[in-house]
Amino acid sequence: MTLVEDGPTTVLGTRLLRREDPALLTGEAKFTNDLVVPGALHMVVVRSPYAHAAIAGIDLDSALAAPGVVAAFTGADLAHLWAAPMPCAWPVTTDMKNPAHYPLATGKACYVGDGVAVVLATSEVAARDAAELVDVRYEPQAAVVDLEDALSDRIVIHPDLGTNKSYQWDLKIEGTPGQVDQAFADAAYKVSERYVQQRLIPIAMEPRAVCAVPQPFGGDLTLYSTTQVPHILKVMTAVTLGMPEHQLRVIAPAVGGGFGSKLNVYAEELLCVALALKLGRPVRWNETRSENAVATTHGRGQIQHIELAADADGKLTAVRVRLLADMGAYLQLVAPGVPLLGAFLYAGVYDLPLAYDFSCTSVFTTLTPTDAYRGAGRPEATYAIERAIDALADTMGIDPMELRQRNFIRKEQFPYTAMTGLVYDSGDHEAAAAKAAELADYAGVRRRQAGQNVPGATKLLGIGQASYFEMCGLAPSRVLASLNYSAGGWEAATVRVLPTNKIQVVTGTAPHGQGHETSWSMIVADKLGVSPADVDVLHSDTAIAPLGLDTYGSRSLPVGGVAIAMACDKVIDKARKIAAHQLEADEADLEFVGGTFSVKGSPDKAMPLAAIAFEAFTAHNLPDGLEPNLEAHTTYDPPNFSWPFGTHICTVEVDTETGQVEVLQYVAVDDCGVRVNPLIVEGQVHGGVIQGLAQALFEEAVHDGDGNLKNGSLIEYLVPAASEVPSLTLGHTVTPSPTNQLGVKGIGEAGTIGAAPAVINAVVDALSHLGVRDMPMPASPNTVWAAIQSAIGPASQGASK
Ligand code: MCN
Repeated sequence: MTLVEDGPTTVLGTRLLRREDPALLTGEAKFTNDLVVPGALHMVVVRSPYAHAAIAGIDLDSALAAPGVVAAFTGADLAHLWAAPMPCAWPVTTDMKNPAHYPLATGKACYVGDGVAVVLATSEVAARDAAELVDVRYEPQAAVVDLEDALSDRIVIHPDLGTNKSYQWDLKIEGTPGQVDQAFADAAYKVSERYVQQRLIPIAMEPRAVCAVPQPFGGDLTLYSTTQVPHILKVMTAVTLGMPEHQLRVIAPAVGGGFGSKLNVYAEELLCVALALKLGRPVRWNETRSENAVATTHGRGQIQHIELAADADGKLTAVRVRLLADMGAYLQLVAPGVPLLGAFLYAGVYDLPLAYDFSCTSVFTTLTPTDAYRGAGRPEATYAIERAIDALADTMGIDPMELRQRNFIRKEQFPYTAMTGLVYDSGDHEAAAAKAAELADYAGVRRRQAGQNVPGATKLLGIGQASYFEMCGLAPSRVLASLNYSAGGWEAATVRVLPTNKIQVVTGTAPHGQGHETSWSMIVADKLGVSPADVDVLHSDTAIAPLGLDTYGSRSLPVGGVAIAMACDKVIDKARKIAAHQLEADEADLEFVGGTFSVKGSPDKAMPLAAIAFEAFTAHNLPDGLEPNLEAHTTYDPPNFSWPFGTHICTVEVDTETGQVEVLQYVAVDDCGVRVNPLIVEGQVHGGVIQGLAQALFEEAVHDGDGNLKNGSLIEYLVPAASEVPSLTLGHTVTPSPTNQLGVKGIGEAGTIGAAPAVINAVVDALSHLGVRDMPMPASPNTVWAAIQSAIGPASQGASK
């Protein structure tokens, strides 16, 4: 064990270096595309270059005649292989419109990148060359790119549905009928804001890759995929292909990030499995980076209308939200539920009475399907409320931090039953905000700002805050059921003490960058009194870890990690029975400290876990009726979500002549309850903040009016490099969750949630004295410059007020 700073005496809470990293840094880790599979055919998908086009015919002859080509198919050729359309597991309303979606399009293509045919060859190069020879006759139709245009049904994308509207989902909560309207009628202050959550491309470092390997006898098949959800993928593949689930094994080898984009069941996974079974040969597919930009789901894509009503003191009295959400061309696995995950958070961290009105309408466009992307609904909600709070403060003429203080849910109100009925487990927003304000020197920046943002100044200082609550640790199953989610929210764990006192942990979580092997070994080490190095963590292979619901929604620690702790407790209970039997003591008289049972008051009468493990293995002298071996299994379905929270404060300098935004300082104070490994937590916050900051300043999937993606490569799509982002100042508070034995809450998405509103609030703050009230994302130099020009008016072009 390597500790890099003084820490507590237990393993839990120490900055243990990630055991995953040496293999990743040296190239030893094997990703799906690294697998050597003799005899594999390489599949290439022929994709529509049109956003909306009828497919008049497909000629495969030239492709079939090309060197190395073994087979080629159209959607019609393969139609008989699908037992069901591609899955959407979140039918949020009973009348939700869901167009039949198959791995290859048949009648028409509905987005640039929609697969229309496949070519299989003995090498990837041969397959790519031959795919160029597939002659598809398209009859282009007008694209639908704009959400409000889609809603108008001017052009209906799926004629059998008769509309582009997929669903409308409402959440209206009022103490008395008409309370929301009344609150707005009575309000001393109101704001009504419109924000756009631009489409984002998730850009995991490893694009997708799939390899399906059939067994020559018996019909079994192993599917390797770079997925976050091997267990969900297994169930859904079996359902979609109508194949016996027990004959399918899914393995996620090393996975190079996902950020939600690998929380899906993709056409290419189903195609590889179906074609491997059909052809009796391994079939593999490897996504190129530019293919990834159109064929892998996008994130965000919402237009938000938010209205706040407040009394004369600025206390919120009602919140009304209208969302328009872009589903893209089809409904992917959990896409319809993404806006719902935010629906409960549009009142943010504030004490709102029963006066809340939320409605979401989702529409189809002729663009790449959207789905979960880091935070999934919760960053969008937090952005809207935190931007609107700043707008309200501006209207009232008070400091936004002061307005937040007046509205925070107070520490003593926890556990807090929100107007939505959900219970926030624990929190202390005032403490997090105070700590962030101190680290950011909020008062000092305000003083500097008064001296700097004077008439004629071209470098303007701004400071912005965002305080957030996150609903994560996706579970409990019953609550997910009430939202019509098709799966549960439990997680499974097995803890096995081997005869030599080395430990095997089998987890249903599927890490793809989060360091679960390190974290889970620490939980076990802490519980069982062993070294983390003696704990092996097995995951992401459905033959080895048959039960699980995988990794997304920052659920792995508060659900999966807690399940491991509970399985350890069961192991200790069993070990206690063996120790009591062998020490001829009463179980109640034994204490378990540092991996050894001893009789209270008689420390000489002791038995270490190592000895018990061997006794459990030989089974020579166990209590009557006790099964041999020392292992336990738990399936844990938590009683509540976990509710991490925090305050982020960003300080920027805006150049009014170039529109350039420079982030001078970024402070993130996050509270994820008890921290298993602060080093990993900080890494998660770093990654999350930079992703949110990138939405605020750099990233956007830009489409032209014909639905073509204009920036589908990393030259044009601005994922920031380390040199383009500030170093972060991190702080934390620790408010344990009372709903699980470790006191933990998730952290995987929190950074992303706080960052975008903190950055944009800072940019608007810098420019507010010029009359700038809002700033579209990304706040690129062009956008910022244009906003300044439009605020100061043509008469003052080039000068600040
Ligand atoms: N942790 C901790 N103490 C806490 C909370 C978390 O030590 N109180 C540690 C956990 O033990 C775990 C890690 O932090 O090692 C993240 O835990 P958790 O918050 O439970 O999140 P998940 O493991 O479920 O990860 C999912 C989350 C999501 S939803 C996205 S999106 C995301 C993210 O994680 N995608 C990522 N982080 C990512 N990190 C990388 N490198 N790549 C991605 O694709």
